[in-house]
Amino acid sequence: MGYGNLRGDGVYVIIKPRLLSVVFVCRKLSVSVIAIMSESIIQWYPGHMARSKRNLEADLALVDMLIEVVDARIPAASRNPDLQPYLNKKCHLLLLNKADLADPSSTQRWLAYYKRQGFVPAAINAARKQGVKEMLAAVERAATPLREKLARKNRLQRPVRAMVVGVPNCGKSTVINALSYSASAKTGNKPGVTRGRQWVKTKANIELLDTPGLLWPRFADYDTAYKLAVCGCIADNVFPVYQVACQFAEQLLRLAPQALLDRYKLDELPDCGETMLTAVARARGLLGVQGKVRDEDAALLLLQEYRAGRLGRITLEQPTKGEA
Ligand SMILES: Nc1nc2c(ncn2[C@@H]2O[C@H](COP(=O)(O)OP(=O)(O)O)[C@@H](O)[C@H]2O)c(=O)[nH]1
Ligand SMILES: [Mg+2]
Repeated sequence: MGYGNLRGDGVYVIIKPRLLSVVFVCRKLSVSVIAIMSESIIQWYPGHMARSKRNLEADLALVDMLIEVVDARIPAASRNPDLQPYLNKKCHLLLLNKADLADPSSTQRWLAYYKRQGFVPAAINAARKQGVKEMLAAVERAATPLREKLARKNRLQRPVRAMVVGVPNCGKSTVINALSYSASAKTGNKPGVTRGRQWVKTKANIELLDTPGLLWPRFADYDTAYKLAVCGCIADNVFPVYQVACQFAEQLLRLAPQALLDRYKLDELPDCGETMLTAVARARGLLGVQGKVRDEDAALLLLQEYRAGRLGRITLEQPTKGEA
């Protein structure tokens, strides 16, 4: 592991040669840190992005319909604009998955927003198979134009062929399982566990490619990268966990102060993200030698608890003002 020290900013850059990841140990977010962070994540991706793009393009040629899965807590940040050119050519269904972890009224706003944009959206909890009926109905709605086209051409009705696409960890495999008769797709809570491919019959009148199409997360800006990191769509070893958790703690202090007070049994709210992480460390006994608080461990713990829904149902972004 190599170390570089950008003393001017008080920023320490630790480079792990194999992963090309950069970890920052810094006290405050600064523009340069943000720039370097986005760059470090982007640097890490090209190989994977190129491979998944090639696989995706080959698979896209086989299907009539795209079932795009996004994380209901970040329904915009977890979309990938690279998919846009294909959306006009295929039937398209937009699934807001993990709706059990998102704020219900925000999810309603997002559904309305996407409907107004001409999409066929549905909110589901694929892990609990909740919303499957709505999902099947939405699949049918999304497939209708193609069925009508086939009927007009007097072509033999054949099953509509679909594939599930989405960024890592949004629940693609779980959605495939929820649509299929038996558990066929592997699921995991780490980005990128899925390999191999075949067609599966589904409860909907469609055939599904059992391998989901991996859309690489798009870091259009720091804010998008930040949200994807918080929700677990980027592996924890490729972004500065402490720094992201600090910002997240700050956001939670605004979005869900009561949840923080209750979950970590605090008497009063800390005044910033850093002190919030210290409070989490103390609440959970994350203490090192000589009682020193282990802020880095608290950072990971806070993110993990949010991802698992332990802090309640919190959506991290809302539709753009005026359009919502
Ligand atoms: N709470 C919740 N967890 C989910 C849901 N769908 C998937 N998960 C979990 O999210 C993690 C990633 O799911 P997976 O299907 O492997 O994602 P993929 O990488 O997109 O294929 C797993 O731990 C799933 O159990 C959901 O609707 N709600
Ligand atoms: Mg998967």
